[in-house]
Amino acid sequence: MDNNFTRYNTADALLEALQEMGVSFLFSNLGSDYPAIIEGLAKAEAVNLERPEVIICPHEIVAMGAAHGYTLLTGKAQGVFVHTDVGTQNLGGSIHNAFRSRVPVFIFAGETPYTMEGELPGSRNNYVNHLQDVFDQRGIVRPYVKWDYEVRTGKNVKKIVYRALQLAHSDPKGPVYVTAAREVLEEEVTATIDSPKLWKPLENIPLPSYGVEEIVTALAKATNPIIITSYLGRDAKAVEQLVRFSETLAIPIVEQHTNYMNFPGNHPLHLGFQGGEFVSNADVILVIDSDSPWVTTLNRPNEDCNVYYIDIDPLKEDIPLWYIPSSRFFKSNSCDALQQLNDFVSTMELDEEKIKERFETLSGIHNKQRDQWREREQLTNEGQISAEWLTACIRDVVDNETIIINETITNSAIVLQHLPRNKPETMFVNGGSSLGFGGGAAFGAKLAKPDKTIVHLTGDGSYLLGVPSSLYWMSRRYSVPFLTVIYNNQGWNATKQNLLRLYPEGIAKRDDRYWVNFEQPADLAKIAEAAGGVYALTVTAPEDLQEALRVGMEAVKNGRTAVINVYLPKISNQIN
Ligand SMILES: Cc1ncc(C[n+]2csc(CCOP(=O)(O)OP(=O)(O)O)c2C)c(N)n1
Ligand SMILES: [Mg+2]
Repeated sequence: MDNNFTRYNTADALLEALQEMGVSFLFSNLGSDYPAIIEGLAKAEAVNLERPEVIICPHEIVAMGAAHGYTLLTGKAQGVFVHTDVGTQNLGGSIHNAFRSRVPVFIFAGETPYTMEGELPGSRNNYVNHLQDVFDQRGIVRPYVKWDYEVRTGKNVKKIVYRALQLAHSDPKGPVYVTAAREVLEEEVTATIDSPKLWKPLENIPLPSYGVEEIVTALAKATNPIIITSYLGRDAKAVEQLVRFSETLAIPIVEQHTNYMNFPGNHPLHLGFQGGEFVSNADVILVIDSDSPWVTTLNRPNEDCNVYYIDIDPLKEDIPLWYIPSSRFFKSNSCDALQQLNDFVSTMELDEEKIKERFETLSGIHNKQRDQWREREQLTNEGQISAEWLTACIRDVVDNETIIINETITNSAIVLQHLPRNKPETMFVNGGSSLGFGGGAAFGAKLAKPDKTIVHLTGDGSYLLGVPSSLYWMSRRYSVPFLTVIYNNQGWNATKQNLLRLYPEGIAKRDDRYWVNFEQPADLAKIAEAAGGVYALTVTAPEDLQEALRVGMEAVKNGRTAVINVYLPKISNQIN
């Protein structure tokens, strides 16, 4: 044993570098690749050295979801520590989610030992060390990370960590993946004093001045201008800038495939979550931060429309087939760009009469849209709980500060419409498409903001894909309470709806044969109760819903996680 705590190896240096770079948590599922790291953590604790805190995660996708959720609310990348090739593979779609959401994460995995006969400390000592030797471990995740690297020596490991985090935090942000074999982690090295301050993320890129002038002039002259955004709200300050800009020129905002709160839902210029005819009628469209401002087979701008694209990743360089023909593309930070637009427009003479008139017209459309939504907040014709009414009841138990994690899939638009958010950072939707994101993200969000109430809304399929046995175990183990409400339509409605779009009058519809339903229902809330002692509630009758939400929320405010499984109309009656 290192009684004097003098040994300093690659693992110690790696942990030290993560601490220096501001990493607070290591969401971990450790294996036989971790002796040096575990020993390093234990040593640090014994001598009172500050190191990132380990959060034990029984399943890797929850580890990654938690890191993702934490970073959504702090902007700071966290560590996800997994076991060799197998733990890496278990990250599964959660790594796609972080990559597509442009969320920075520092992922570390051991590589199996590369000596077999005790030539070096850390040499193979278990049959699995042979099985976990693969030709390209980093290749497993390469399409989903910004950068990957194998640490080859402890002599430069700190610089590797600094570089990894610098890249992860530089726009477009994203996960990075670092590996090291056990022998490398065991290598003794001389402690070095480095300067993490010299590894800051890339500075923002402003709009060129000709671009500022051209965009503002086009929008000021337009008759039907519109702004579309999906993830501008990742920076709360950008929301203020957008409100100011849209008010100055009376330009409506549509949040399309939104994954943040980008613009106050109750603002008269907010025109909902579907471009639809607003896109086809527009003469100038400004897209700011969106991967999918419209889906061309559903609707598109008219041929004379002038489209400007401002985005941190305007050409979507990691998406093989993608195009939105536009007059100009600007690679720029949306907050800074909007500030530039605001500064420029404040120097212009504007047609105030025309702007005032348009503002009135748009606020009329806004109000009409809201009236139509409100009318749908009723039970179904059969007297069952509708998603609209469920969401309206949730609205009654949350406040302006409550953070909503929305993974309700085919009910997502309903949640956005009926649970308007008016403050930045109070609504998050997965920026990727791998389901099972929401629970881990809710855990991470609460860890990041212990004073906030977190409400996790999920489809029943997404709930199961989020590995509830791991999630709610973690929630109790680390006293991280949140409310989960399951929109339980007893199946994968998205898969059914997509089929119906292609085969509206097909045999599957005629015969109710979809293979997407859970006819044998699992007791979803009880799964969480068994794993983490949550307050488990199931609601089938409408008259029980409001009380269940009230007591569930009360439990959460008193520090206990609650899961409310709400039955909606089922999507299919198929039995086998
Ligand atoms: C990891 C993963 N597996 C499968 C899918 C395919 N998929 C997309 S939507 C969906 C159904 C989701 O069901 P649920 O969460 O209950 O929402 P609903 O569609 O019923 O509203 C499925 C299976 C996916 N996107 N990600
Ligand atoms: Mg469902």
